[in-house]
Order: sequence, then structure tokens, then C-alpha cells
Amino acid sequence: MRIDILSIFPEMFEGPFHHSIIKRAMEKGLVEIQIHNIRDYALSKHKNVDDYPYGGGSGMVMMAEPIAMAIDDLKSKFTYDAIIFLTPDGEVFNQKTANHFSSFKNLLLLCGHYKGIDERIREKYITHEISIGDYVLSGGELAAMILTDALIRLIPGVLGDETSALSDSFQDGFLSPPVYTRPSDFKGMKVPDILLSGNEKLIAEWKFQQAIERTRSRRPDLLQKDDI
Ligand code: 6GU
Repeated sequence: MRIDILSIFPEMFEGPFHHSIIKRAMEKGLVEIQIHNIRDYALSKHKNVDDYPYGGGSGMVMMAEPIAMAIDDLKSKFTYDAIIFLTPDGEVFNQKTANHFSSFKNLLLLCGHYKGIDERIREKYITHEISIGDYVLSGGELAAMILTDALIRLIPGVLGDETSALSDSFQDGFLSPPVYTRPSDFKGMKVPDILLSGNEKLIAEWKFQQAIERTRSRRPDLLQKDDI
């Protein structure tokens, strides 16, 4: 998979993509991530990427030209399966969307800022508009990182068997059961006997029951929905 990200704060991506699973996936050649600075495509001498909104109102709007130049440049080199705009008024991201996007080969992510981007960019280029939840972030960068992380861990070969994505919370529609490691007695709090029993069938049943109970008590909405 190749992921290109357009942002006016490319430095923000330096931390999260250089550790742990994403770093390993890049080293293994399973994913290539390139961050591009929208400002590099600005037309004016001062490299402006935002301007006042027509019709007035608060906040600035990201200008169409620099974004269009950046997208056109990338589209001349790569064919994208999706051009995704990260925006609080987009469709709310979930595991189903993550599974869907993880099968794509080339993705282009556009991070918004200020009061939004010129609507004509959305009309002309954007294929998907995604929000990561019902709250407002300062920009789309953190959302792009979250989306990227959620997709990369689903690419075959990224996770070892021991951390299979198939056992994730949400992947089967249930939250994950509780987990324990040594010691078996922590300040008088014991690991459930069944996990020490060695009986694989009973352990599997226990985990399944725990997953259902956790989902019922914490996220009953997941049991109703059919969108995983
Ligand atoms: Cl994608 N962007 C911003 N700015 N805020 C958000 C969001 C995205 N998703 C939830 N809140």
C-alpha cells in the first residue's frame, strides 16, 4: 500500500510513523508513506495557503489552487483508489471503513485546517470525506494518523500471528475479553482459574462469554448494529 498525505504541518507526522508497527511495516516494504507540504505548491511569493471566506464569517479558508496543484502533481504520478478528506463533517470512521480502505493500493489523504477548504476542491477531487468522531480537532493531521494506523495494521504481514488483527476489539463486532500475564497473584488479585487450566476449549468459551458480557455492559449499541 502507498499512502500520500497532504498537509500544511508535515512535521507533525514525524513521531507516530517512526515507531512500532508502522515503522516495521515501512521497513518490511509493506507500506510506503509520503508526506507532502501543501505550502510547497503555493503560488504567491509569501506562500499563502489560506484566505478570507467569501461572504464573510470567522476563520480562514484553505485556498483551492495550492491543494489542486498538489493533487494534480500526485495524480500525474500515481493512480489513487481513494482521495480522502479528513473533516469533522465527514462520515464517521469505524472498523468497517478501515477494513474497506485497507484493501486499496494507493491512497491520498488531505488534511484540512482553519474553517475548512474551498468547497470546489471537495467537489472536484475528493472521493471520501472522513471524520474520526463527534468532536473538533485543530486539524486533520491527527485524524490522518489515526486512519493510517488503523489501515496499516490490517495489511497482511504487518502483524505477526501473536498479535493478529482478527482478535482485535470490533473486528468480530465484540469488544475484547480481559487479558492477564504473570504474576498469577498480584497483591491478592488472582488470574481467573480457567486461564490457568490448560483446557483450550473451556478457555475459548470463557473468552467468548467475557467478550459478549463486556460488549453488552459497555457498548450495547455494537450488538444492535450490523455494520462491522
Ligand atoms: Cl477528520 N478533522 C478535524 N479537524 N476534527 C475532527 C476530525 C477531523 N474528526 C473528528 N474531529
